[in-house]
Amino acid sequence: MSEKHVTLWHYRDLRDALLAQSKLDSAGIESVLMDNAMSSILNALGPKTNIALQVTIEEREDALAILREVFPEEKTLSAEQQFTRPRVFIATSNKGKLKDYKAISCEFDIEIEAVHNFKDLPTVEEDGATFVANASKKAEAYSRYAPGEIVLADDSGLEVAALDGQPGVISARYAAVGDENASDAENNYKVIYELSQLPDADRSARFVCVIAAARDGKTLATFEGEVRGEILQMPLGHHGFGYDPLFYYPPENKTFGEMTAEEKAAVSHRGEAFRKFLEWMS
Ligand code: ITT
Repeated sequence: MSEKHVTLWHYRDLRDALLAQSKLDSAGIESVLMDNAMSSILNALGPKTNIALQVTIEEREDALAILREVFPEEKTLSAEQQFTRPRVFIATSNKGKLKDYKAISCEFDIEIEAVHNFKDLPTVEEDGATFVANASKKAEAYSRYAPGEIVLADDSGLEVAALDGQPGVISARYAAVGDENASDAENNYKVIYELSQLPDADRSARFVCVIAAARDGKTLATFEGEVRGEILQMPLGHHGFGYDPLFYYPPENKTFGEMTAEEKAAVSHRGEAFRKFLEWMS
C-alpha cells in the first residue's frame, strides 16, 4: 500500500469497521483501521470511541462506492452525519493557501474549512513588522466571526538572501503600487528583475510560514515552518501560487510550481507549520 492514506469513514463500533474492511478486502481494496498518534487528536476533541477506516487516495472513490452500496444509510458514518471530526477554520483570501491546507490535511484526520463568508468580512490591515505579528492579528480578528472555534491564519512569504530578505512580510504586495496586492506574475518578475541587477548573486532563498491559532479573539499559539531553495531566472511549472514557479527545490529537482499540492505539502513551510500545529493540538 502506498504511503498516502485518507480517511474514508469514522466508525464508533469496531464491528462495523471490521465489516467495512472485509467488504473492501473482498473487492481487492486494501484498507487500514487507524490506530496511530493521530487518534489522540480525535480523542482530545471528539467522542472517545472512533475508528478511522483509511485507504489510499487512488482507491478512495472506488472504496466509497462499495461502502455506499453495501451498507444501509444509517451504517455509513459520514463525518458530517454521525461523527464530529476535529475541525479547524482557515482565514485566508488566498485560494492557493486554502488548496495547500486541504492537501496537507489529507494526510491527517482533521477537517479544514474556510471561515464562512470570508470575502464579506472586513479586511485586516497587515501592518505588523513580522510574520508572527501579522498572523496573530489576522487569526484574532477572524476568530471573532467563528465563536468557540479554532481559527488559523497564516502570514507567509519569500525571503531572498541577496535581496536582504526581501520581499519578506510584503511578499503579497512586493510589486504593488498603492494599497492593492500585486499579481503573482508581477511579484515574480520583480524578484527576477532585482536579482538580475546583481550579477552572480547568491540565489538562495527560503519560504517562511507562521500559522497563528486563535479562539474568540485571542491567540493560543503560533507555529513556524520554513523551506530552503533557490530562485530561478525564469518561472517553471503551473501548479501552486505566488512564487512557487520561481522557487527551485533541490531535493526534488523541481520548482514548487512543478509539484502537485500533495508533493509540496510534504516538504513546504506551510506543511511544517501545520504539522507543528497538529502536534500541539494532540
Ligand atoms: P491572506 O492574508 O488572506 O491569507 P495573502 O496572500 O495576502 O492572503 P500573506 O499576506 O501571508 O497572504 O502573503 C503571502 C504571500 O507570500 C503570498 O501572496 C505569496 O506571494 C507568497 N507566498 C506565501 N506562501 C507561498 C507559497 O507556499 N508559495 C508561493 N508563494 C507563497
